[in-house]
Amino acid sequence: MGHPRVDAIAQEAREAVAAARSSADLEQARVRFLGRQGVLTQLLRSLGTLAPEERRLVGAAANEAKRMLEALLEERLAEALESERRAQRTRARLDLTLPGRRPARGVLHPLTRVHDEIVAIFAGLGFSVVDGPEVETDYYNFEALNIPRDHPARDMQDTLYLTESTLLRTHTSPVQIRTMLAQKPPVRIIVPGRVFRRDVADASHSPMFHQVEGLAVDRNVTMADLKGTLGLFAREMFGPESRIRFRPSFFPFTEPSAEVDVLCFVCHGQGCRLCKQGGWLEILGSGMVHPQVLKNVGYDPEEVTGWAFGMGIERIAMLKYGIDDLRLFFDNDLRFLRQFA
Ligand code: 2NL
Repeated sequence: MGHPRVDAIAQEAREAVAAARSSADLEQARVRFLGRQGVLTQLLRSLGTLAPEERRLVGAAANEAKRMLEALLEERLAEALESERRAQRTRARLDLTLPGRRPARGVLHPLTRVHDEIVAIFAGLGFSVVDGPEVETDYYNFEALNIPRDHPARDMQDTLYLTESTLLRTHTSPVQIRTMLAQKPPVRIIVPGRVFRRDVADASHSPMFHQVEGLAVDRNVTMADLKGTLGLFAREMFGPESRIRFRPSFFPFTEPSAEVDVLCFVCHGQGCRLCKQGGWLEILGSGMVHPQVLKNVGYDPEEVTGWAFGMGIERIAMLKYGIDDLRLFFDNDLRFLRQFA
């Protein structure tokens, strides 16, 4: 067309543009031919060294080639940028019609369920939930509760001592002592928590288990109130047909004391495997707060009376769900836990 030297460069440039696969390739081609050090740019810059006739011919051809290449690059760059934007949009697209991935749902631990149920029943009766330290002193765990120095519970064999006078609480009663020391009657509290005994784990023993204790202190609180409250508890926990009975018992911190049984909810008293043919299931211990315990917290036993009870959460859960080995609660075997969905 114009000049053989320019035509060769123009042809090379068209091939470079044709071979370009992206906007970046096109930019590379532009720099190679039209950049400050580009082949065509250099040629135009060297026109002065040519003879006048040659300069005119090469100059016209080179300028023509430059315009052609600029137009071509502009067109191809627009195409390349558009297709690159399209690819980016496709990559980024979310398909909102895809079904969701169902999250795995856990279950509450059976002890949590029973704990929550017990707490809900007493909360419904106006009791407040209180907690306190698991590391206690000998005073709050034993002395204030009227448990004598030579009582077997205070033995190193039964209690996990940390020092001579500090220990892991063996019941949640010290929290009630602390509460009574801190506030005046009326007191109506429920105290759930972990308790500790020096035991080797087997089907019926564990060095750590859970307890809920209840305490009511006010003027004119009687054993009839205790029995009525525990009867209601049994009906809510074990069904509306439940009945309870009191059996005389002994605790150093209550007088009188009573062990409480619930009519077997499997055989309704006829005798079965669960109640070991007795017709009744022992669920808790209770009694009227010993006057000495009231005195120890600064209450006047002539002014106020109180009752208290204590139950093992594991024991209630074992009865309710027919579990025969305490260790199942602590192994965390999912085959066991998933049955409480
Ligand atoms: C049981 C028996 C019981 C109490 C706990 C208590 C607490 C205070 C004063 C008086 Cl501060 N009593 N607690 C009373 C009777 C029985 O627990 O067999 N628990 C598993």
